[in-house]
Amino acid sequence: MTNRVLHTVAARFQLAGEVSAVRPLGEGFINDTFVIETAAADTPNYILQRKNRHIFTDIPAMMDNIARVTAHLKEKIAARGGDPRREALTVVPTADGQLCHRDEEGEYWAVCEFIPDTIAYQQADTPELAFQGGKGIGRFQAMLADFREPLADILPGFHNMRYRFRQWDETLAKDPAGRAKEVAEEIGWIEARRDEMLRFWSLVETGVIPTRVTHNDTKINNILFDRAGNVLCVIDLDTVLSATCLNDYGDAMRSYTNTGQEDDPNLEKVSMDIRIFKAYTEGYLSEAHTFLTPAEAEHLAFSARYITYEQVLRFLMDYIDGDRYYKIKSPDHNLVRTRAQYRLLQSMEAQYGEMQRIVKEELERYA
Ligand code: ADP
Ligand code: GN1
Ligand code: MG
Repeated sequence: MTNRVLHTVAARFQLAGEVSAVRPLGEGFINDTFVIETAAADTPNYILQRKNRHIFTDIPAMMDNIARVTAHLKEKIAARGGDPRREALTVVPTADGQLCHRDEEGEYWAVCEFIPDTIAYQQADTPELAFQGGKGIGRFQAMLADFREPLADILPGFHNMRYRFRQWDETLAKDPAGRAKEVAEEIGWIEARRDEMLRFWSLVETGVIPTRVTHNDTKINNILFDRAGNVLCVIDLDTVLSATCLNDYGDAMRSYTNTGQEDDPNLEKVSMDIRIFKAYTEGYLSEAHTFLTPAEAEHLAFSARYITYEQVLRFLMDYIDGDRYYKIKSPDHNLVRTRAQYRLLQSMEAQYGEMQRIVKEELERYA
């Protein structure tokens, strides 16, 4: 993307101040993210994103979800004396009042305010950080517990295992890149757990586990912390959907507790750190105890296995599919990710009894 293109796109939005630079930011697997810097010290900077239109098929509807959810959050934050511009994302409209801009090539762009003096961590290095992250997601869900407007389902079947197995079975049947044979062992990991995962999912399908407004991508780098280490703002709201809040807890556990990297080639480094599990659970329940139903509470520990398993499936499925979904940095990147996430899943399975015990003990504080 040339600088000229980026400046032309930036000029379509209602920005305060004069644009001095547009720089790439971060390493997201899905969107392309940039910072728009403005010249004067008293004008804000912005985040510009080219949204992935192959994944998000209705980007205006996605932006509408984000605008409505952030408006609700801002009301709640203001009511308790917080700073709505630092504690919730602020979407910036285009000059003609749209929430996103569609360029001549059909690409969609969106802008939000850059929140200064914040840190996005790639790893939860300490229990304190994990506690804060858990509190942040718990608070996010608690503030949205009374959000009653319908949200567009912009990613049908996102954490839905029945849907994932439909995709999986189709991908394996087609075997588009001719790779299925070489990953027979990895395919076996998925198949061995199919029934158990579908049993859990059927509780969501039958309504035993309720549906709420959830984030659905609660990796630690999707939360901004302030310089003192307190959780400030939940970001990357593209995946906000009506779903089970267990997705958010489970996905956070998948990302926070990993002692290695998501794509660690050295499997020795990968395991679940139970101290981080405990700290996140404490932080999460300090807020979520106000709304969780018994069925949700009972499945918190399992949701960590569920989402980690789903991620193994998604990385492996993308590898078999010829790497069409996730951005990759090497030809076997999705396979490396698959193996690293599987190692994490095994570590969770080995520590499952302890995970359940910790959740139960933390819940008893609020009984
Ligand atoms: P992606 O979909 O590529 O993961 P994100 O929306 O998570 O994109 O943004 C990528 C990174 O950019 C974040 O991890 C964070 O470091 C930074 N970032 C995003 N939005 C903001 C913001 N409003 N203020 C400050 N930093 C931000
Ligand atoms: C993607 O956008 P990003 O990088 O935060 C993905 C998540 C995966 C994650 C794995 C829309 O998240 O579901 O868990 O990568 N987002 C989408 O790191 O598929
Ligand atoms: Mg992100």
